[in-house]
Amino acid sequence: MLQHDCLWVNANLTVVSEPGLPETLKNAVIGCKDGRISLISTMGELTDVPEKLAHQVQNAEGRCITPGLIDCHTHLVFGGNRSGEYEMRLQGRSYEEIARSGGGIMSTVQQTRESMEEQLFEAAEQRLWHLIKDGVTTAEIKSGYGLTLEDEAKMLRVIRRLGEVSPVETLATFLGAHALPREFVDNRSAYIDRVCHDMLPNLHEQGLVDAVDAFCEDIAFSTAEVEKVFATAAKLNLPVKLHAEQLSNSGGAQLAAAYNAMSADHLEYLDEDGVAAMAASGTVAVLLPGAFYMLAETQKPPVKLLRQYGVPMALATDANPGSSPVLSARLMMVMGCQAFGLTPEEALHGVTINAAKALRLHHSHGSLQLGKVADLVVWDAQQPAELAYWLGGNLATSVFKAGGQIV
Ligand code: DI6
Ligand code: FE
Repeated sequence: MLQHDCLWVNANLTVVSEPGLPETLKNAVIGCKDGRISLISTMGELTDVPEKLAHQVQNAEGRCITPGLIDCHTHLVFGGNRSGEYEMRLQGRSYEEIARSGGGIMSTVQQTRESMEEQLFEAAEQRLWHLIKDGVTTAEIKSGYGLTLEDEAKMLRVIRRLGEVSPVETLATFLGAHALPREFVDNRSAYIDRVCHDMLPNLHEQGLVDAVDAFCEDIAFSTAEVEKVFATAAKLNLPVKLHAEQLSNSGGAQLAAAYNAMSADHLEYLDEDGVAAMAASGTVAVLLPGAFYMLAETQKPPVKLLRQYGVPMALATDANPGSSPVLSARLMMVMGCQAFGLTPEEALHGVTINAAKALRLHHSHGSLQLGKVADLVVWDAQQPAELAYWLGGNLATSVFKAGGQIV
């Protein structure tokens, strides 16, 4: 019996570790057995020739190996796209203006409602593969373009099916409080009641919901409205997260913290009180440089304060048809550094261990440690900093999920 299923030898291993511990191991070996990491060592420490230790040996030839990337905030399932609105924005109209005149999220809601489940699945699967080929092995995906029980269920079933059919894990987040459907323009509270008393309990009962999200913003829902959704989630024992302080400061981060949210996301307009509240509750700050860039935002999230208070920072694509048509998690590392001032190491932690924390998967995912799931990427790069440096290009030479090659 050989000890390991597979060994990757001659790797520049970026294990991703806690501050103070070594981040990378040169001339290193990583092994897996039954889908879990079973060995981490240097070449010199190997007890025998690699071929005597594992069924399969892969030579990384000095390339970087990192944990598989985790995209902890996406809206990958939707009908149509909004490139037409993008052209309008290029001509000077704002995202809020377009939303208020009936476009924006509501136009995707319309197209999603009109799409067959199969169509939604095929389009989302294609987009998911763009992420996978670029190193993603776990993705969170939100509903929120259906806004009726039936259409939200349709989206969530697609998300579940993506997890079953594709080689990566998907987590499903219910985002019923994403936008106010037209049918409810004169009765906001009736829609929130619908979300709390009909949609969420029902979808949860069907096993379609892993977490609950909302969009807290002037053009979406107030903190009082979001609080009702969070209170319902708490009763059902579902963890929450929030789109907060993206276009203005409305105190969403404090509300999220009060409900022990897994994460608060966007955060361009986050203030120090919000940072302190997140630090106290252990809420991860998910930064979304794609939306920042595509909306030509100039207000940056308070990275220095987040650092100072020790709030873990994650990075994600926010892949969606409106504010962030982004199909590469690695590109978010580049933009996290260039636009928000992260270090390359922070950027890597942002798409690995801190993204795992944002999904509460950090005990099993997000770093290369013995016993963790063997999700890893072999990169066409010698140094991990290169991942936050090359703007474009496909650097993922091969991608492994639970030890099995998927790219
Ligand atoms: N914030 C976002 O960035 C996405 N949703 C949200 O609440 C945008 C969704 C869209 O424009 O379609
Ligand atoms: Fe989003």
